[in-house]
Amino acid sequence: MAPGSKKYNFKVIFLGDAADGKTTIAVKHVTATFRENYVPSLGGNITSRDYSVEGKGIILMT
Ligand SMILES: Nc1nc2c(ncn2[C@@H]2O[C@H](COP(=O)(O)OP(=O)(O)OP(=O)(O)O)[C@@H](O)[C@H]2O)c(=O)[nH]1
Ligand SMILES: [Mg+2]
Repeated sequence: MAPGSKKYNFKVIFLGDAADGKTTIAVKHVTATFRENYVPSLGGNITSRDYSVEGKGIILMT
């Protein structure tokens, strides 16, 4: 692996009651859109977004 090419991987988990906005904030983070309809998540959702901070790769999973 080339120097400086290391990717840092962060995972954020949202826990809470039904319909309190967990999926909405995760979708907003990835797509920058607000989801108005409520579709209950069965089990869980995984989203992922790649960043570059000071030349370093960051992967943030929610
Ligand atoms: N007004 C308003 N509505 C919100 C906000 N965040 C989420 N909602 C609405 O709340 C409803 C439920 O949001 P979800 O994100 O699907 O809820 P959830 O926590 O993932 O629910 P489960 O998957 O059942 O656990 C949706 O209709 C969203 O549009 C907010 O900040 N403001
Ligand atoms: Mg959900």
